[in-house]
Amino acid sequence: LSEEICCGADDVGIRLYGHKTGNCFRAAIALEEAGLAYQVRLVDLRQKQHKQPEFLALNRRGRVPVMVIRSHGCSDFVLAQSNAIMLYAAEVSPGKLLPAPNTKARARALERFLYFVTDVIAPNHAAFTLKSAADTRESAALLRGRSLEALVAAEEFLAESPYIAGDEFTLADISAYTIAMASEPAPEWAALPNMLRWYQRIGERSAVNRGLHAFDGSRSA
Ligand SMILES: N[C@@H](CCC(=O)N[C@@H](CS)C(=O)NCC(=O)O)C(=O)O
Repeated sequence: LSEEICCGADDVGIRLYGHKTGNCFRAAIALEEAGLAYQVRLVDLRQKQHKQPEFLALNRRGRVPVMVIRSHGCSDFVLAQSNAIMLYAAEVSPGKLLPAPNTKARARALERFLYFVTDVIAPNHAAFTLKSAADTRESAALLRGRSLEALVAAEEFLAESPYIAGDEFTLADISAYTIAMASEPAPEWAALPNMLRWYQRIGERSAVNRGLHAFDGSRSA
């Protein structure tokens, strides 16, 4: 059970399988912000590449993102949840994506990270699924409304600090930023001055921009 993921930390190869979706962007941005080198493998959802046997062998559920860690002398280690990939990136890059363990700042960052995962992103994704059927469109609108309401409540988080969970950039900023980008309807930015400043600040980070372009095609090997 205590087996380490990587046998030799200097001899590690990371592959990120994904496409241009929110969950894949969050994983790629976390790897970029952590300063981890990784190769991209495009899995074109429109061409149903995620349903091909080769990909299903990595993730039986046929979903992206998937991260494969290959380390010399060890068998490949596969993670198939965006949030687990983000937490892995935080764990191997101390001080970059989460404050130090056993601190109030870390507990706050995890609280806010999970707030966006469960209260903003999850209902938004459920609404996306529901809106495709005529008889569930009303339910979709309800969930979209709940997601947006929780998203704009971040205005309060940002009244006292430059980042979602305090003075440092954390995983919570990645989750919040990517869902703010994708939210439909968009937040009323004019009424959210703190959030707007934060949104622009995050948008200027080069690692965030590299992550958002990870699946453009040029990087895939
Ligand atoms: N909980 C998973 C969700 C993964 C997921 O639903 N991925 C979507 C793209 S964002 C997907 O692969 N959809 C293709 C499908 O469901 O067929 C995560 O966070 O990684």
